[in-house]
Amino acid sequence: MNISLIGVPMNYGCDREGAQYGPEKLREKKIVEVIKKYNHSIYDFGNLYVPKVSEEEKYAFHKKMKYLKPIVEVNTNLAHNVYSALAAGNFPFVIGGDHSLGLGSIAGASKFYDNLAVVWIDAHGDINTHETSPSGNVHGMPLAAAMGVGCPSLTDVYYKGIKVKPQNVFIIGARDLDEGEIQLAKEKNLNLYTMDDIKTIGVNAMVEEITRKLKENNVEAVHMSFDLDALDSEIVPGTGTPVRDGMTMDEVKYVFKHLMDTQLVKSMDLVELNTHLDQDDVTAEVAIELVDWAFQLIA
Ligand code: Z70
Ligand code: MN
Ligand code: MN
Ligand code: MN
Repeated sequence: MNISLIGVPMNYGCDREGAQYGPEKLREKKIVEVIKKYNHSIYDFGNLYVPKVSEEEKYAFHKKMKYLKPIVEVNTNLAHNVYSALAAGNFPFVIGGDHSLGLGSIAGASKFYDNLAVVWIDAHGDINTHETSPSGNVHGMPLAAAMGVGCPSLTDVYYKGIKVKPQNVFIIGARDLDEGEIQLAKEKNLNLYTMDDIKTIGVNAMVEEITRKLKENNVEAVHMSFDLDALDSEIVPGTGTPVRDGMTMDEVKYVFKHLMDTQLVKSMDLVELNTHLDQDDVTAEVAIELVDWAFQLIA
């Protein structure tokens, strides 16, 4: 496979120092070399440009969404980079940066594929809108925006219209959902697998159900968006919002394995590594271990 590595050194979506250094840390930890081990050819496109906006301008663009303008700009640029990579026959691998970049990735992939599905592996739902968000942080909103829910400034990123149908949205590992997110998930009948669900039905039954639905829905491609905070807080201190009772490494690897086995995964994000919060690079190393695992599975 030809891999296009795209760095997005952005922290406007989480409003926390440290998330913007994820791409550099992952390169320092040899992400390119790790992927190359499996005979992929990989081109590192470097980092996308992230405009500088001062703290005072946080709410200058929208009173309920922090740093909206630079986030929209970066996501629009990212969407086009993802689209171009896919059009060239490459696998876009987007490294963050905070999870607001998920919107740009989905926008790009959905322009290329007619019937895209999104597998969102995360402690959070990231399906808030400016109206339901308790924080105003846009990294809690990208998946709602991708479904066409929320403010037009987000839902219309790259092109107007719905990027992914709710029936093609799969959320895995959630355990910190806000009231409005729970409501939206019900309303849209999302395929939501909380940690409680995973404990009840088991990770294998969950994966079987997901792969069955991907087939039933005639999905053409899957965008896999992996937020490191899906993992248990004990494993990932270096992320902005660690949440306890999360996924184990084995559970994440199992999910990756069976998703990759479908041959439908055509693009991927790795987000929310926070180098300032990390302890002795343990979270960066966990990220690299999962990259190693994932790219060994990609044909
Ligand atoms: C909360 C919000 C979030 C990541 C935190 C948190 C969202 N639901 N996402 N950390 N990665 O502010 O919307
Ligand atoms: Mn997230
Ligand atoms: Mn999260
Ligand atoms: Mn919360």
